[in-house]
Amino acid sequence: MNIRVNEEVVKALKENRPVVALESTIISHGMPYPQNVETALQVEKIVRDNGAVPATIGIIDGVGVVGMKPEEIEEFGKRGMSIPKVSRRDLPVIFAEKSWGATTVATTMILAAKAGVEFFVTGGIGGVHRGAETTFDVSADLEELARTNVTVICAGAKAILDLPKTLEVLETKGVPVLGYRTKELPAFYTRTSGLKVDYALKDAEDAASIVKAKRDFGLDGGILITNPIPEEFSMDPAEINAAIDRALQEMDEKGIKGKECTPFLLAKVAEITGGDSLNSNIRLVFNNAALGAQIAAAYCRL
Ligand code: PSU
Ligand code: MN
Repeated sequence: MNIRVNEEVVKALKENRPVVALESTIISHGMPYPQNVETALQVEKIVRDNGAVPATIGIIDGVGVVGMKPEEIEEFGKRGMSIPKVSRRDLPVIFAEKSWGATTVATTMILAAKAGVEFFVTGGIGGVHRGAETTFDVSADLEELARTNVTVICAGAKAILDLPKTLEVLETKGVPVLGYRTKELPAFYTRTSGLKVDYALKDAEDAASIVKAKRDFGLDGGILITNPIPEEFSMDPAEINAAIDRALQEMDEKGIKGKECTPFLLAKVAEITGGDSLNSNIRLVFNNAALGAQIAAAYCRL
């Protein structure tokens, strides 16, 4: 198989110690250099400080790497957008061509599951795009959550998406959407969205027991744990919504479609809001890293 799992990860899994997967599209396409590398390395440190082993995932020369070295993370950050963003449908070409690939939520889940890693921390997931009723643009992340046995810890989904439709699709596909100490779906930069999650988690143990119940019953598929951005880093909804509206309008005018939509919208919103949104983005990933490691650790104790 085209997969290389680093020794520390293999050892931890064998000894039933917690491991947390991390994605590489957030590094290459989600943030500018050098903040992307600094953030990725700091996230790994936070995972360790909270008792788990980090496994940053990406594709190098056609090999799915589970647990990249710091030099490899540096390379993903430096090369940035020149590394293609790889979703499920892109994997065969990337493997056969022996190329590099930045893994999205969907492909990070696939590689994590193959390696036996059950928990994965990121910033935000892809979802149903606004206007999907005509474009059919629904992220492959949702399909992956339906079928692959990995629990994803994130800060919800960005309001660049149609959040009510995203929740409807997750419901149809049987994906539990849980809120960490909240009944409301967080919207990435903001703690609220006006939408309800299925269940409000009390603590990491509560989350671990729900994951275990799904696995014990043999129900395939992922679980989505949404963790609101800490209050002190959350953004003004009016500011962020205005930026999103402008970004969406520009995307339409430029005729941007398909897999380019999400990276374009992320970069545009960051440009319009300046350093504000980048700082919030970094802080919410740190917050998710701590929680994800705690949940993975609680799961190993069950
Ligand atoms: N949303 C974010 N930051 C990101 C992404 C989404 O707030 O970096 C990335 C993730 O890798 C996600 C991907 O899996 O974009 C979704 O892309 P698409 O919508 O093309 O499926
Ligand atoms: Mn899409």
